Amino acid sequence: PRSVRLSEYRPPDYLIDQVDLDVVLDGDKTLVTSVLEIRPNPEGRSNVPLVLDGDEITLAGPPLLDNDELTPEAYVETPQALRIHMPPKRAFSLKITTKLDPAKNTKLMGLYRSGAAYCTQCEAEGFRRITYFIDRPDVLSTYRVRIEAGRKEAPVLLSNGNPVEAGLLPNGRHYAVWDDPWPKPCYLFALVGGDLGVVRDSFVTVSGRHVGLAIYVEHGKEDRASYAMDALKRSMKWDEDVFGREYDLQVFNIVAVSDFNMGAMENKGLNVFNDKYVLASGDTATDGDYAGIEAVIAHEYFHNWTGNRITCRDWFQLCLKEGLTVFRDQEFTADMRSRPVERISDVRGLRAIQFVEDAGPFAHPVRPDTYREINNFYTATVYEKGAEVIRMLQALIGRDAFRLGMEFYFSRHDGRAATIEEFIACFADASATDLSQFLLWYSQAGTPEVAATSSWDEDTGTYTLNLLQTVPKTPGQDIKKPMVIPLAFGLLGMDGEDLPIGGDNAESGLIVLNKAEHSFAFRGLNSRPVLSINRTFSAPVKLTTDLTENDLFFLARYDSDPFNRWQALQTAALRVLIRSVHAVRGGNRPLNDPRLAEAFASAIADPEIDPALLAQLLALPSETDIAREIGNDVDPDAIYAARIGLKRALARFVRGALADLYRGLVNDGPYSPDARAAGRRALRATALDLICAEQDDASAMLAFAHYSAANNMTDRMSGLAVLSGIDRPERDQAFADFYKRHKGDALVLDKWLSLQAVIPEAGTLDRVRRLMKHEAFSMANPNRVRALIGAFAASNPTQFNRADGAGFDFLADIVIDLDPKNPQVAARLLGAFRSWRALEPGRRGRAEFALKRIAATDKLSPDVSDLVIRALA
Ligand code: DPP
Ligand code: ZN
Repeated sequence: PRSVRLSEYRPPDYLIDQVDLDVVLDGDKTLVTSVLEIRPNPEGRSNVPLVLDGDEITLAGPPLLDNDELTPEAYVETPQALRIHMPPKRAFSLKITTKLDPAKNTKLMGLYRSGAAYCTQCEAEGFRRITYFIDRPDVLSTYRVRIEAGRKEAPVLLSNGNPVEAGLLPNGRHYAVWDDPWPKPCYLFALVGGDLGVVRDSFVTVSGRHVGLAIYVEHGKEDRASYAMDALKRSMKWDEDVFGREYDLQVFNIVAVSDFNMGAMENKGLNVFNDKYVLASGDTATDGDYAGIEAVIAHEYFHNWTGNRITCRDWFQLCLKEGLTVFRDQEFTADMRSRPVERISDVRGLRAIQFVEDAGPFAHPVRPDTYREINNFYTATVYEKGAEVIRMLQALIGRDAFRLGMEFYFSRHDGRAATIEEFIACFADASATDLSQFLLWYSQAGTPEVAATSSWDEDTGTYTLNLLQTVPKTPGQDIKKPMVIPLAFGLLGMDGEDLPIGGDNAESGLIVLNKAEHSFAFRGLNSRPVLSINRTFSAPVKLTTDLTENDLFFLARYDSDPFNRWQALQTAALRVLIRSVHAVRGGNRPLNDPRLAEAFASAIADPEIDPALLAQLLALPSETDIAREIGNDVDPDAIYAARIGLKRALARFVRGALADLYRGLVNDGPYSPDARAAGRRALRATALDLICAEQDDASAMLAFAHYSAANNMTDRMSGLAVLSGIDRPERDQAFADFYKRHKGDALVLDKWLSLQAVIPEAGTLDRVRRLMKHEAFSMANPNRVRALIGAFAASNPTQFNRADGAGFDFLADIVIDLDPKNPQVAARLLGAFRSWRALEPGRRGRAEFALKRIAATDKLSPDVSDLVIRALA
């Protein structure tokens, strides 16, 4: 595939002001007639052909220009484009009809069928699969959409904007007309027609306007949509309160579908959701699912301003809407739940995926400058690191200037397609700061490394902190400039209290590192302080310090920043784990550190720590965390052995306290998904997991009892998750029981598939192969594929990375098989190879072999071929 480059951006030669669509939904005879009001763009080139994008579509007849049929010489049609050689030099209208067969559309891009509905997905380049169009985000149009369908087959007909008309037609058919007054790029177009149940509610905006809210779901699932509706209303209110953003249409509709490539889509006034992020009840969804629904509902709603009212000039600017909107949804969750716990879980996710991406062959800047396939750039770097960049901006210029900058952004760019430079200029103006160095966060890939060392001068009471930053090489970027890195910090005195800080960074508690190397002196101290730095994870960097283990345990106990209490324990545990991995590879037993166990014990005994935070404190770094820290010559089996060894040793040491915790947290009341109750369940599950670390008969019995006694899905899953790691008869008994309880409920069975796929045992690959033939599985549904195969590849480090290469071969076969049907999902699976070069030589060779086999396959999609090229580069 050809590369597109940011540096080659040119404004469009033509603009489309108005789109009138007439969509006749009728199985394989579906017709889309589009009337486009087109004019030459004064900022584009003149006298050039008009080229409309297409993808696997054909015209039903010749186009009409101002109502006259074009002659065959006047245009040329291919499946990828409709070119009109000499369009008028004035405004004109163009009428095009395309014929579609939605049921045959397995890529789930464009217009397709999901269950009882016709639905659409257009981001990034799906609209061109519906009709020929200038499919780029800087072409903004108002839309009027008429949809016609059978009344029985599709009683519900929805599109963007406001409903303006509906009526009956002969032959059992009917129609509806929608009008969207807000100009939008075509990637925000949506249409749904189907037989769906609905839940309705309403919201009154801050200025008193009434908005009708509706969530459409499969019939019979209406009662599972109430939490999503509640989250929607809270999101609408929060965006008014915190960002002054009011909703701008008479209705807001959400449709849940079961076949969806992504999590959800922010189409103007008509969000289409993967049903996984809508449907929840205490019996079918875990606390984690509820939190996911709340976050995704908020995210898509927040796009109404950050993404829809102000969109991206081109796809290189994707982080303009995504990084900012992730930041906004993270802030929403922090306000709704526990801020420190939200921060910890966001950082865990960032490190587990984005840091790994940044350190491997798929590394790219937050704003990429070239791509072969844009679908491959909906990444953790664009989203999650993109959100971190916004968070740093706020830390650097302060909350007030940040809010003012957002106001500038909303007022200057409303109704337009913007760039990162325009966005950043709003904050430079709001804070009277030069942010040109800050822009490096958008252009330089790789996770910056900051090394902090210190010295102490007893005579003068001066503590000196030396900071050194380096940004590692990434593909295509060998040389890096120093970045601007905001590091929130404090100095703890011997009593564990924060010292009043004198000297260079007195008032702010923030060090801004903007050179390769810098020293900061703090004077007038009575004793050597303990440094707490990168508090709240104020910068997404890899930090190394000269803190001793004793310093870390001190911080774990006393730091006023809960994030750094957690971080200190993680760092201490990681140090032990890495030493232990070396020991295991040298043929020795896994290591332990009694001081870590003491730290666990004192955290458990600390009444100030709430259950949700304690659950985080007691969770050891993941296998991925350990692998990332080791960096190369990675042996996943040694990592697994080191981690389970440490877990067992810690659990033995705090056994009594864990048992008390476990008993004390039991709750027989009715299920409520609120954060407090969820925190208690999370802690109880963590205690169970530690108590059962021995994976012996007693563990199996306890986990089975936990599973059986559960009166909600969260507890049932925590029991089953622990059991899944214990090779005892209770395990398969529980899996069988779970299947019986939830047979036919695909979303719930996804959990069942995933848990079996992540069992760290040699038999798992065969189990996964068997499950692919199970009635609960289907290769045609993205959620099923991700639940079984995605979980195996991304979340089972020992078995995906089997030493014999069978895991890699398996994934390669799947990718090759799935690619022609659904390239986006196939390409996603390849993400599992994001750190293949870091493996020890044997596994590395086998991974390379599998990747080369994919690369040698005929007719790969641009999605898959782009990734294998980069993986092997
Ligand atoms: N729907 C995806 C998201 O909201 C892509 N825009 O992130
Ligand atoms: Zn988004």
